[in-house]
Amino acid sequence: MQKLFVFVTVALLAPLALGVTPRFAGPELINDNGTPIDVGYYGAPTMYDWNQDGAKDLVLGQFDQGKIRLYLNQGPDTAPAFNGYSFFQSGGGDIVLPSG
Ligand SMILES: [Ca+2]
Repeated sequence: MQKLFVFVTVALLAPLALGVTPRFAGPELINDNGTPIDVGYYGAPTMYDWNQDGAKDLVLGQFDQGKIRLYLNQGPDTAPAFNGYSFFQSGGGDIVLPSG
């Protein structure tokens, strides 16, 4: 917990120490083929170039069913575009993580 506090503090104060004014924008929905992506509650997103094509893909954990979605990015990182997803699998079946 202490490491998290230090990280958040440094992340928030670093721009001020560097003389940069942080700029924030409102939230933006991420679409999958024109439809907002919705995994219910407690979605856990991260961006990672899964297929190593130079564009970051969306890896999205979902609390419901405990599965992990992979959306391959069809666009550039500045304007990501997604068209469907697959679940992470192992041994021929979807990986399911316990919850609760
Ligand atoms: Ca990629």
